Amino acid sequence: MHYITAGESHGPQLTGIIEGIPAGLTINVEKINQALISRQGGYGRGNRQKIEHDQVEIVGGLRHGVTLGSPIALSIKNRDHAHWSEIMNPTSPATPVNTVRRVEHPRPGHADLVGGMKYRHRDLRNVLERSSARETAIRVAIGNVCEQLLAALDIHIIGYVQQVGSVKINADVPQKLTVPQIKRQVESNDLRILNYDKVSLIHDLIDQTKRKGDTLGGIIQVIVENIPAGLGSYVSWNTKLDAKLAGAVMGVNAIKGVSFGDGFNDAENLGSQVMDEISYDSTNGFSRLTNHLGGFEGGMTNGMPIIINAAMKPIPTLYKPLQTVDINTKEPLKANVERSDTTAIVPASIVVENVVAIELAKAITDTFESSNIKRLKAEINRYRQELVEY
Ligand code: EPS
Repeated sequence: MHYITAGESHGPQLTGIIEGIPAGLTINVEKINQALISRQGGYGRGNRQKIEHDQVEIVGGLRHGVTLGSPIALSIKNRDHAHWSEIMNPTSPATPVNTVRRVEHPRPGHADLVGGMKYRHRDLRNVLERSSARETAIRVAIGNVCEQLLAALDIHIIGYVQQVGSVKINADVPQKLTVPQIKRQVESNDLRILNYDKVSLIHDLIDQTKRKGDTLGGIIQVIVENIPAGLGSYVSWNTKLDAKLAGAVMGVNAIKGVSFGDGFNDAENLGSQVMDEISYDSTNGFSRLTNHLGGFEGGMTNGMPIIINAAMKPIPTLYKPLQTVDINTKEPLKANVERSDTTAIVPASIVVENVVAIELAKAITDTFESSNIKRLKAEINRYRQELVEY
C-alpha cells in the first residue's frame, strides 16, 4: 500500500491517490468530511479557515460507495484559490501581473530559505505553497479511508492534545479510558483535551500569545486499541514498525519529536520500572501488566495499545517578525508577515492520528492477503485466534 499527494496551498485543489485498499470496503464519505471539518477547527486557528470548507471528492477506485481494489483518487478544492487564481495559475505563462506577491524575505523556521536554495527558486512562494500545512487536509482524507479500514477490523484510534505551550493536561487519565471514551471527551471541547478544567486557562494563554504576535506548540498523543501482536518485525532494522510510525509522524509539519509510551522518561527510570511484565489468560492470551513501552517490543506490536507522543514546535509564521536576510540584496531585515494560526496543535492532533492510521493500514495490508476486505477480516480473526492459542 502506498500513497502520494499533490497540490499547493493556494492552488486549485489538493489531490491524493492511495493504492492497496482492499476491494469490498464500504466507504462513508460523510465520515471523511467530518474528519476534514475537525481538522479545520480548534481554538487558535487563523482566518484562512473562515474561507475554506473542506469537502472531499472521490474520483476513482470507488463504485456505489464500495472500494474496487483499484487506486482511490481523492481531491479537496482550495476555496482561497479564487483570490489567487492568477498568481497560482498552474498553466498560464508568468507575466509581471501574475508574479506579484513574491516572497523574498524567508521566515526563520519555515522551509522558505533552504527550499529556495535547493530548488533554485528566486520567489520563495514556490516553496511555501507546498510546505504549507494546507497539504495535511488531503492526508487526513486518505487517513480517514485507512481509519475506516481499521474500524472494519475492529481497530480503533484517537489523536488528542496533551499539552499546549507549557500547560500540561493530566497525563494519567488515558490509561483508564477506552478509545471511544477518549473520543467522546476530546470532541466535546475546542482544544481536544481530556481535562475540561484546563480549557479556559489554555484559551487565555492562546489569546495572550496572539496579542503578542507570537505562536505556540504542544504535545499530541495517539492511542490505538485492539491492534494484533506481531505487526512489524525484529529481523532487520528497516522492518521495525515503530520506526516507520515515527517517520510518518515526523513527516507531519512542525513535529520535532516522537516517542512511544513513557518515551524519554524511560531514560531515567530503572529497568524494573520500565519493562511491562507478562501475564496470560486463556480467553485473551498473552498480555502485559503495564504499558510503559507503548505497545512495542523489538519493533513489533505486542498486543497492548499503541501509545505515540509527538512534540510540535510553535508555528514559524509570526505576526511579530523575526530577523532574516533579503535573498536578493542580502541586507538584514524582518521576515515576511503572512496570515497565520496562533497554534495548530488541535488540527495537528488529527493529522498525526491519521498518518498513524495510514501506516498501520499499510502494515496490515503488507502482512495479510488483502485483495478483499472479507478475506482480510477472516485472515486477521484466524491470526488473532492463533495468537491466543500460542
Ligand atoms: C499555513 C499558513 C496558513 C494556514 C495554513 C498553513 O495559510 P494561509 O497562508 O493561507 O493563511 O491557514 O493551513 C491551512 C490552510 C490548512 O488548511 O490547514 C502554513 O504556512 O503552513
